[in-house]
Amino acid sequence: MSAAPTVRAVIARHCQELLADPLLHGDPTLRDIAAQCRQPLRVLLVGNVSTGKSTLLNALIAGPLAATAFEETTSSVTWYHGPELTDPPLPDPGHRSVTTDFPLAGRVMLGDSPGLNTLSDNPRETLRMLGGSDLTGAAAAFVCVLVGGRVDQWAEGLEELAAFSAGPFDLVGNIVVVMAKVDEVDEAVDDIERRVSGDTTTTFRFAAVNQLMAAAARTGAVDDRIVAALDRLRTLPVVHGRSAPAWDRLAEEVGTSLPPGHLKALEQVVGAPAWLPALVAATAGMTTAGAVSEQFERMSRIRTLEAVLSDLADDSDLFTSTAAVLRLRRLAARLKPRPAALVRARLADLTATMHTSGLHRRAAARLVRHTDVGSGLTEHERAAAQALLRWPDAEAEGGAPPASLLSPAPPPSPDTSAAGGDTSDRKTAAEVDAGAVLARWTAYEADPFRDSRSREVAALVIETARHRLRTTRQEES
Ligand SMILES: Nc1nc2c(ncn2[C@@H]2O[C@H](COP(=O)(O)OP(=O)(O)OP(=O)(O)O)[C@@H](O)[C@H]2O)c(=O)[nH]1
Ligand SMILES: [Mg+2]
Repeated sequence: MSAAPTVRAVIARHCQELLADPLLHGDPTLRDIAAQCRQPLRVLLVGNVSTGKSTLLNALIAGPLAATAFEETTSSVTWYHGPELTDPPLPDPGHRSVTTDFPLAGRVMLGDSPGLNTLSDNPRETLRMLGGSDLTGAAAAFVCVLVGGRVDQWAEGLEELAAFSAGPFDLVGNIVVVMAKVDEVDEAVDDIERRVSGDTTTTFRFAAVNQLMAAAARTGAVDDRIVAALDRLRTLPVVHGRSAPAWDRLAEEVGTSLPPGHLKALEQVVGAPAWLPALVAATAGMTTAGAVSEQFERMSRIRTLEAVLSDLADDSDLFTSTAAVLRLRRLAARLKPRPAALVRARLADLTATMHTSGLHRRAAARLVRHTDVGSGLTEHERAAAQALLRWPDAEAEGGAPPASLLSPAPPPSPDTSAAGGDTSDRKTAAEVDAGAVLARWTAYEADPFRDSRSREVAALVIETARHRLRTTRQEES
């Protein structure tokens, strides 16, 4: 059985055919939509100046390739991608690309962007990639880097961004909110995560990350000086107190017992001293830079964020196709009547393709997994619905279900438990009792107090379960 094309491959073909028409020949937006549909998921890091976007990027690409500094630094958009792409077409001639291998290479392209809250010209580049501009949708997913431990002051901007990327389906998860510089927030990171997750109303994903420690661990900055400094600090009673002492105080206590520069090197990779007592305790007995570096990486929670991004990449077809269709709609609205009519005719075809392809079921599966849709049902019942919603597409495409669905659930640990519901019971459709799903979700839908989104998803689950039961009966007879 040959695999059915992904929806984004269908969109790319439509764009290519449109580009062959003299009325649309060479249109840069169409060219980029076609390119985007053939590339890994484009994820853009956005946020204010100096929130640590480039530092986070370096952590994600495991190399010190993006310049970072205390003052405003990044002035243009740069895309980082794996070696499987050579010279990929980019959304805009002003963008750059860098080839490098990294854990998520091949699954996502990561874009670093200029910070937003500055009077310089730099933010223009970023704003074009956000709402209401010619490049809106050229990134199908966003990592919004915030600092200060709160999201409320950004709520409006995030809702706006969500509105600009909302497709025909109630999409969840293409906006990831990262609380950065958590070392500077006077609150335990678990508490930040709990509070902020409770504060956000829309379907954002959320992770709190110490990107400074993550970048240090992955760029070789955790060296023997760091091991020696931690060893020395471990002997100081002041480090074992309730609150962390300031770096100045530590420098006084250490005096000349450490070679010059060692404590400064530690400060540069740890940031505010708040996490120092925990770090000192966690690295007790570790004698090599490799072991300490591994501990930095664990504490930084970068893997939580990577789990979220990997989960997005599993649904790359959903996110990229949604962004591409929205771009085509906006393009049609900008064009003169005759070329616009050509684009609109293709859009009609594509909307039908999106519905028949099962993308709406994938979107529904995400809602069950990441929101309160299905609340009151057991984890097992929700997992069964997700498997049913996803599996038919995988069968139709002749491929396996997404990796995140089949891989064994990660053991509960501080690194993964915060990923936002990724610990659900994973199943394959073959293991699912479609009759039981039908009964439970029918009862769920019948509750008069359900909101419309839950009801819509329940209706899809029920329809899919019925379909599954019919198919199984046909196979058996
Ligand atoms: N304390 C602390 N400092 C950090 C952290 N991450 C980054 N920094 C520092 O914050 C400063 C800004 O970091 P960048 O990564 O350059 O920030 P950016 O958001 O890319 O800034 P622009 O490119 O100017 O928009 C640098 O001095 C970093 O070392 C963190 O987790 N904790
Ligand atoms: Mg930067």
